[in-house]
Amino acid sequence: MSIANLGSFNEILKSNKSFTIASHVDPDGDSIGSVLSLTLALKKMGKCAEPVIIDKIPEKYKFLPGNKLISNQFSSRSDVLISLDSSDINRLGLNEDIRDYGNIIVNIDHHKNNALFGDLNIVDSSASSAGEIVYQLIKDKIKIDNDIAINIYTSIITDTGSARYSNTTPLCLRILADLVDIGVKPDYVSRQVFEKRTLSSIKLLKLALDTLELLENNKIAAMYITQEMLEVSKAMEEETEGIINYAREIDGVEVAVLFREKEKSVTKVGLRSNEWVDVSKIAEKFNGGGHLRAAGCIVELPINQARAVVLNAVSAALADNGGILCKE
Ligand SMILES: [Mn+2]
Repeated sequence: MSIANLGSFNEILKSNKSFTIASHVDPDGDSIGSVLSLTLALKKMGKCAEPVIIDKIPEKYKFLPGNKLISNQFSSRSDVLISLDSSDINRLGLNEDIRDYGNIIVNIDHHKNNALFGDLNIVDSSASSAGEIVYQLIKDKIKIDNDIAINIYTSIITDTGSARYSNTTPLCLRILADLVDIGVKPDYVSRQVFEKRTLSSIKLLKLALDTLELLENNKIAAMYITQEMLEVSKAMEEETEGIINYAREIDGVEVAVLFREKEKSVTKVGLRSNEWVDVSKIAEKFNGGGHLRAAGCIVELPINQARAVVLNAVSAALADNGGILCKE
């Protein structure tokens, strides 16, 4: 249970007063949960802490304690800017230089392709989530209260699919147990995060399932979502989350791909794998990244062209691996 660079982190904490806690655009449970847990912990330590996510917070995460504190733009320069769950600076959605907003940059992440852009980098690709790293950083400094615990719990269960994915470790299960000891109600959090579906999201799911196609002997399952489908279903973009799992869960499928039309010539691509394909390597070919079993990229092409080039790369990855199990 040791964190590299804990000493330097403690030194930075001790000698600075104001902190900006930031995470990536297109926020998910881990980015929001890790930002809020660290923000609340720093406040408990008597620091000024401002959480920033330059994007809309999805409705379903608005139950998280402290979410109203999050601002959607950077304001003043802090002593320290802490980036969470973001493999590179661009993921923060900043147009300006990151140095405009922090004298010291601390980069806390669990993506294995992290660009190590911080003055201090606390990057552990074996961690289930950024929230898990936050837990280890703060556990000996403050008494973790229920509000902080719910945020870390949400980080871990969203990034591990409720402790089902291959990034579920004994450590993250122990942390979940600690958080339940503190007072987190697993059924309450699960209901907020996984079981509250809007009618519009079900309508969107129906449209997306209609686009399902299977390739390479049913080893690849692909779906797409166009802007028109969002309009017809009246779904919001955030409601596309989780749809890719319907493709991934088909028996025999190794790689699932979901294409989302962001603009006429910008396509967002989500990639998931089940057993042996490293989808982060496929995403990296298109300047994206992620993890072994979950990755993504943005392709500056209309959705049909994006489908063609990415599916080619997925087929090539399947052929490359040749079915040899790639160990984690
Ligand atoms: Mn994460």
